Amino acid sequence: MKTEPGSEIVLNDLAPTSANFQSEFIAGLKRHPKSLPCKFFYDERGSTLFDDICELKEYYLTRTETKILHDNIEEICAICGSDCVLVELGSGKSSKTRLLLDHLETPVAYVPIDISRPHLLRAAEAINGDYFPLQILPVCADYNQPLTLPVPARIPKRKVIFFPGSTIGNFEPRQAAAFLRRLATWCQPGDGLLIGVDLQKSRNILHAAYNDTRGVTAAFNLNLLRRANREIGASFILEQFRHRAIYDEANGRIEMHLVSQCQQRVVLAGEEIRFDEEETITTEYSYKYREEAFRALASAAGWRAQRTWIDEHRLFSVHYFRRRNFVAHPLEISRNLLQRREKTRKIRGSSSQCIRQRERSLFP
Ligand code: AVI
Repeated sequence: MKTEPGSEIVLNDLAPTSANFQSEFIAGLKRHPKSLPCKFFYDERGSTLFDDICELKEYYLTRTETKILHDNIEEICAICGSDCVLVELGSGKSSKTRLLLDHLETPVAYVPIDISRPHLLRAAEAINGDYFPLQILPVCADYNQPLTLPVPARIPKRKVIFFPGSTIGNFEPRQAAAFLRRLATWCQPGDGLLIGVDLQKSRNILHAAYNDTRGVTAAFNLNLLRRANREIGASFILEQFRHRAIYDEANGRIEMHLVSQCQQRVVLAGEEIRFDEEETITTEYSYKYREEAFRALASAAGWRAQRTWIDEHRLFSVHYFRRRNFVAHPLEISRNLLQRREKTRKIRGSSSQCIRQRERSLFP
């Protein structure tokens, strides 16, 4: 891999295919009630619309998190320590990363992971130009799927996973715990997780943030249907659906929906999907946490809380966790078990080939 400014960046391309998109999209519309995974928002247009959302005056999340990072950058980078590899999930434009890269002591490499290839490449190239000789190892992938992280040329002292923007709020709490546990399995004890989490607050602030007056969030939501028309030849008439975002206080989450304006049928990939008037497709949950509830969730998933930073209006939180010595992940338990068995077999002098085969099938 070349890392000279302006040189070509080698992409680790594990992007989902349009066949994945088609099958998951159709499966979601056959569910009762209908729902689609929010990762499908981020095609090129969707990623650009999301960048626009981040600039909206009503969408306090991005600027509040950026301010927290900015105001506490020395302390944050001191906790991350020198010579780390910075792995960013959902890196987008990588704008918050620049704050970190400007202050981290001799970082070894930056590994941005994003599902939108053009966005990822543009950001990786810009950072490559500005932070030479930092090694940039972009991965285009759905980070919910198994993936192997690229290995930097220089050995880092630790890995720090950066997961900003409160994207963890887009998982249901049980999935969030499973995902945090999975991140822990990417790490060694002592590695770090720097994560942005939106906080519970008044319904009015939340409602405004997801129902902006310029209609950018509505366009972002409706872009899912536009994408299905373009990529899999679906026949959605966009004007016959409207955006709805409501705060469900009991569950502490914003729910985004697309609401059918009339009774209608849509054809996609030879399948016909019927909609009643006012029937909805759930397109996203955005959970808002209490500070201590999030720490407890992460703690149960293998992370020890080190420090939390919160803005003066208590809108948003940024946490730094350290990976515990032991993470009770089911796969990890199987791996330990297999390793122990392998050792025993070696001692007995017998072949351990079948264990390795099984391990390969568990951890391809
Ligand atoms: C990416 N994610 C954290 C955003 C959120 O606030 O849940 C996505 C978004 N949806 C509507 N506006 C922004």
